[in-house]
Amino acid sequence: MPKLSQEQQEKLREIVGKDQLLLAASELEPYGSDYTEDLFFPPDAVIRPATTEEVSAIVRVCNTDNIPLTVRGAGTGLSGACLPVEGGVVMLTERMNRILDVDTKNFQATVECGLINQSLNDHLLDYGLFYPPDPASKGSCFIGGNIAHNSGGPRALKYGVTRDNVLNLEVVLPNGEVIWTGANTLKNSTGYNLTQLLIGSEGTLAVVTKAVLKLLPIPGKRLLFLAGFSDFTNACRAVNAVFLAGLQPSALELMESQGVRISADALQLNFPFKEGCEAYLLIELDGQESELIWRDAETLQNTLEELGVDELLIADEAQRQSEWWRIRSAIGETVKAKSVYKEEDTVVPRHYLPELLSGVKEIGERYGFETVCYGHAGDGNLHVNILKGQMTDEQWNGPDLEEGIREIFRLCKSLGGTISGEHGIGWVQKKYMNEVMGKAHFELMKGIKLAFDPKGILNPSKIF
Ligand code: LAC
Ligand code: ZN
Repeated sequence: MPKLSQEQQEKLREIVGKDQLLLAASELEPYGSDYTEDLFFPPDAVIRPATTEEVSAIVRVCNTDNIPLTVRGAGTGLSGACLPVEGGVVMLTERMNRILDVDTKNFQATVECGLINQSLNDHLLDYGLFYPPDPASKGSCFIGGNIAHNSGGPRALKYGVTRDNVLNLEVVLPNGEVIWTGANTLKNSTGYNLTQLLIGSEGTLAVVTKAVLKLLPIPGKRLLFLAGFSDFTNACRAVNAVFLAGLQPSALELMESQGVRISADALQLNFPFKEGCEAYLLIELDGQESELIWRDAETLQNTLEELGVDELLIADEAQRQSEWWRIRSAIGETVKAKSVYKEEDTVVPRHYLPELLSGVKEIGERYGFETVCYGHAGDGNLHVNILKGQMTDEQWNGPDLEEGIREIFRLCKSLGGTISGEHGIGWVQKKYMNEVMGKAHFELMKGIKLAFDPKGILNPSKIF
């Protein structure tokens, strides 16, 4: 792809003004990478629109001139979806970050796509409401990026992923037309559901500019439990037992000790490590009635004791809860600070979590790679961080490691799962898509892509 011509630069500059079009190599460099591994694909230009009208005009220029256009939120993605692997223009949504409306009568908020997830929840505190999806990167990730990846987070267990919490989207189609995909209703049975199709489409079909989101009242009470297990398979077994006991936790996370140690050390936070514990479960119960939650707490305690928990601690006060959550949320980032890693986002029906985790360890031993595992165990969603450690670049990018990862994904498939729970496919996982999809499936997806984006300008070379 040649760099943009003078004329193309001029057309783009006219839309946003000269300060909002970046062309110098030094300014473009930061947009060549995101949180994924150690990838680098710098764009030819970066553009920062402030309105849907500007987005539409930019899309029209790119579509007319066949310029690849990749939308980027906060760049916290873990599949390389926002990287312009074919060059072209990266469009930043950071200036489109307004909360346009909080409808307290219908429990809805209308927001622009460049809004930070946590900023929305900070704003909603005054109304006693919250928007449930809570990715680990919630302090920086954008609602638009969450929509692009169908992001989850710990509380997706009880409240659903992004998909379950978005009612309607304003999107710019590749020909520049602007549509709303649905209605601001809890039910909608009106033709194909384009809202749901666009959620998780990683910016390959249309550019999301605004979203109407579902809100809920903030639970009056939250209790957080930390359960240490000397055997990680037992920890995994305990996960499903919690549900079979009739409980519905708001989060149920698994953390291998090694990851907890790295995160707690990096954050300089105290964590009640128990000698010999291989894994910890972090379990949250929430609700409006304190009494009911304490009753559930008793059931939880009995269940975990039967499963051979080594240590069970309860955090009732907000500060301790927040410390444990901070340690959990920072595992990905702090492990990466120690070693570049490939993060596989495995997911299986949760009863098969013990088979998945022991299978990952066995495959790692056979192929000679080390893993740190953690994640949303209640959803059967296990993040597998494969550490680069002492591997050479050839080994890291070589066929052996790829085959090992393929085995992990085959295991997921054989257990009824798939290759990404919440991080998407983007650039790094697309070579593994054939493990879970056959030709007919691909053809259908390609047909959808063609219907939306006949010239293939939006985020080319992603997903499949
Ligand atoms: C997490 C991110 C990596 O759960 O999804 O920490
Ligand atoms: Zn996660």
